[in-house]
Amino acid sequence: MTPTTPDLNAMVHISETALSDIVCRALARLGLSDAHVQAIARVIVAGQRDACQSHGVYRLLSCADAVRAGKVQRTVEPTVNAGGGPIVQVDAGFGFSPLAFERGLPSLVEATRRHGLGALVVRRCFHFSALWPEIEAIAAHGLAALALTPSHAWVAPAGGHQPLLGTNPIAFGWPRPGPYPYVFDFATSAIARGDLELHRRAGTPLPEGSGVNAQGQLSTDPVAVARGAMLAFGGHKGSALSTMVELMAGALIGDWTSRESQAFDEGAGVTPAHGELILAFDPAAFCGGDLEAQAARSEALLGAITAQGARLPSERRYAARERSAAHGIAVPAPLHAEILRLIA
Ligand code: NDP
Ligand code: PYC
Repeated sequence: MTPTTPDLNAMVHISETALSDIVCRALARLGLSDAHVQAIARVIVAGQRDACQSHGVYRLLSCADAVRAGKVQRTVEPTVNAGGGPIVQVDAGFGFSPLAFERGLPSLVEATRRHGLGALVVRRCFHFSALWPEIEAIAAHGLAALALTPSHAWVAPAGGHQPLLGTNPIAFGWPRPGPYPYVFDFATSAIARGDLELHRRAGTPLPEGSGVNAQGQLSTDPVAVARGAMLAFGGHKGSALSTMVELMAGALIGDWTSRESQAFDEGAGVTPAHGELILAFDPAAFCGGDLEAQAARSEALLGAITAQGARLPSERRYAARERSAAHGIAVPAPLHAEILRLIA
């Protein structure tokens, strides 16, 4: 027989139900409670459905590593403290974050409706996910939202070359008529850590400007950058935004910064542990009366962007979502095989 080279770009197409089933079985084998299994599966299957390779079912591998390192509380039930004011606090008790968000969401929506402005403070969670599923869930209630979270100290501040800041994503959502809100969600590093890991697995170079090696020289080698430091996007501007995330979603809420998360990791190399700050805004309370007129103005603005031939953020994801509904969710074949091994 002639040996064949595996096609690393091959995709397996699988229905959302079948993918959720495999993912849930893999998570359940890690000893996670059913509530955590379901909440995590919802987030990572949604990521894969939307063709977010760095935060789709690939994250199952990070979850497995984190659980095996023995730090994650696998069955903890998050505690929600709503108290009637605008700030809703959720203690995740060192469990994974998706369940903590789901448990806090109804109180956040209620607080935002009551006060016009609401905040969800999640503390002590292991965080591995993209932020847009949370932002979309809030926008589905007709609210605008902003989410921030630190990660691990992987990124050098602009002008420096020692890792200090996290990849610190910022996500924003704006409700629109129809199923799809305006959403952007990006790491404040030039490349997300998840993408660096995917380059490292595939043995492919990073985009120019992603990081420096341990000697502080620019490098496109993912292994060298992992030993050195990643860089913020947009130089001093991304660096300042990243610092804001450390302050607002770390110091302000009394939880760890990326540096402290890294210290807690003690070299285990698992997903970061820290907090998250989510702000929600009720347009009806802010707009000065004529909600319909203000909604029309925002639609005109977004329409003027696409009228130039530019695309809105999340359009790629929404298109992938529709393809997944029509043809099944595309999962890279090697990853699919790896996930099946987790449940074998
Ligand atoms: P990308 O750079 O891939 O995308 C950032 C945003 O810009 C997306 O909303 C994307 O929409 C949009 N976008 C991309 N290209 C264009 C374009 N040409 N025109 C208009 N909009 C565009 O994201 P990142 O790699 O920085 O981050 C990926 C994910 O990683 C995020 O979901 C983030 O939450 C997650 N992350 C999580 C961390 C954590 O600690 N939990 C840490 C860091 C990152 P679209 O998706 O449609 O392309
Ligand atoms: O991609 O940078 C990242 C990341 C960190 C934690 C989860 N994702």
